[in-house]
Amino acid sequence: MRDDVAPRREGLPACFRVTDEVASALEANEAVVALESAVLTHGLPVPQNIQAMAAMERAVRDAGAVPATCVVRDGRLCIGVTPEEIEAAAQDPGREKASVRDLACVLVGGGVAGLTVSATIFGAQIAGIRVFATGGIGGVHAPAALADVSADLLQLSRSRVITVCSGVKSILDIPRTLEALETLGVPVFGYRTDTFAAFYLESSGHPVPEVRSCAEVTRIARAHWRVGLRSALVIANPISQAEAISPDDWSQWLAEAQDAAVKLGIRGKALTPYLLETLATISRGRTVRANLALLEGNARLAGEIAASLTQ
Ligand code: PSU
Ligand code: MN
Repeated sequence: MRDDVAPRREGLPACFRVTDEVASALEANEAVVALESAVLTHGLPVPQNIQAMAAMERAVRDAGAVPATCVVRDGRLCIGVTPEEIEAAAQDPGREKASVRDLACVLVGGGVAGLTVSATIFGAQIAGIRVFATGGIGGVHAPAALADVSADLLQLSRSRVITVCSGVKSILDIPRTLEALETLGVPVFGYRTDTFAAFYLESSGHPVPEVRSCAEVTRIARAHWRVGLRSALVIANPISQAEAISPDDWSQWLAEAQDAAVKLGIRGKALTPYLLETLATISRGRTVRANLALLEGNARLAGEIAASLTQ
């Protein structure tokens, strides 16, 4: 690899487990894309979650790259897992969701954990993987009073990994999240668009600089890291027009789901899963279908960027 950080296998901490396929690809300077697994364990219902991971891995391969889905199991941070391990993680009754701060706990616990963006890009950087795909990154939650800011943001400022996403999770405050990324010095680009993607919606309307090709992403990322900066770069890739949800439908569905949550007194950790589940019901599956489409699209683009990075 021509970047300043060479892929590593030897000298990796003992708690890392890298599959032979991923390790050989990295050693041979072939394209590799890291994938998160919190979307598998906590983001989508069974069986759509398993289908989503399979579709993402396939899209990465179709683009000429090797997928490296990252999961914690048996006390190891696994970089690359088998389809059987994906199914097992999706259905494990004791599965946890781990960000960077939870990593040590779940490693010691010995069980299964789906990794968020923060934990995945941390592991990817150590393993020497330079490209990562997800649906939406974590960020700043809408009600300011919650003061809920995802660990993803700080970790993006610490991991040299190109992060392909369709913006931030659907229920977050987009302008506040973009301000936080600016404060942290994390560059954000729109892929073939000059506005920031808005998960299920095509655009948030917030302006971002546009990149036109994978080669351009690669040039900018190399310059960013060669000059000595140590952060991720966020590439916001909008959902395809065909699968995008109209802003009117979305605001109506979200208001309905939020009303229901308030009436039932649902708060804290239970709020996001409740909202997503209710939105899926109200929209008769449209939100889940859109989620699968954007995950697959991001995996494909990440694969193409990873292939371009090997040139
Ligand atoms: N986007 C989604 N669903 C998800 C996530 C993102 O549409 O489940 C996951 C990602 O793994 C992301 C994490 O890193 O949620 C952020 O969680 P938190 O806000 O608790 O940091
Ligand atoms: Mn949070």
